[in-house]
Amino acid sequence: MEPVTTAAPLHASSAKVAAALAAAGIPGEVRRLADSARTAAEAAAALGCEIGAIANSLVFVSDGEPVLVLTSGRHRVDTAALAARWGRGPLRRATPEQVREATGQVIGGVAPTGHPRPLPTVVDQALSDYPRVWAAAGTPHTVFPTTAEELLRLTGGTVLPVGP
Ligand code: 5CA
Repeated sequence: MEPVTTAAPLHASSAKVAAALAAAGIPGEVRRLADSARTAAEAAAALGCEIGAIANSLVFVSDGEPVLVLTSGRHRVDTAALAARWGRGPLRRATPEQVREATGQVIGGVAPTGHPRPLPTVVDQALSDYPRVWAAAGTPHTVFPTTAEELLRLTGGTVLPVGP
C-alpha cells in the first residue's frame, strides 16, 4: 500500500527535509501519511512494509555532542557495543529538548537530514537487507522512501552494526 499524498503544503520541517533530499540528488519524495506514525511499528503498518525496513532516526549524546543512529526498526541499539565499534564515549539517549535543539524536529518525526547542523551519523548495517527503506521526514505524518546507500550519502555517515 502506498501512503496517501495530499496537495497541501509541507510543514516547514518537512520542507527542509525535501530540500536536503533534492540537494543530495536523492529521488525519493516526501509523502504524507493519513495517520501519524510515531514509531517504527506504526510506520510499517501504515506503509505495509516490514518493520525492519523502517529507519528510525535516533539521537544520542556522546562525548558532549549529539549524534544520530539510523536504526532498523527490527532491533534496538546496543549502545555499549556501538560506542566501542564507533570509537566514541558512552551513548546516552537525548532528552526531548536535546532532540529538538539538535534536529529542529520533534520526537516521532525526526528525519535523517534537514537539521540545523549535520550530526555525526551511523547507518545501521541491517538497513542494507532491504531494497527500500522508509524514514521519517520531519513530522510524525511524513516519510520518504530511500536506501541504506542513499542514507550514507545523505549523512556522510559510517555503516556499522548497531544491534546486539
Ligand atoms: N516516525 C517514526 C519512524 S518513520 C519514528 O520517528 N520512529 S523513531 O523510533 O525514530 O521515533 C521514536 C523514538 O523517539 C523512540 O525510539 C525513542 O528513541 C525516541 N523517544 C521517544 N520518547 C522519547 C523521550 N521521551 N526522550 C527521548 N527520546 C524519545
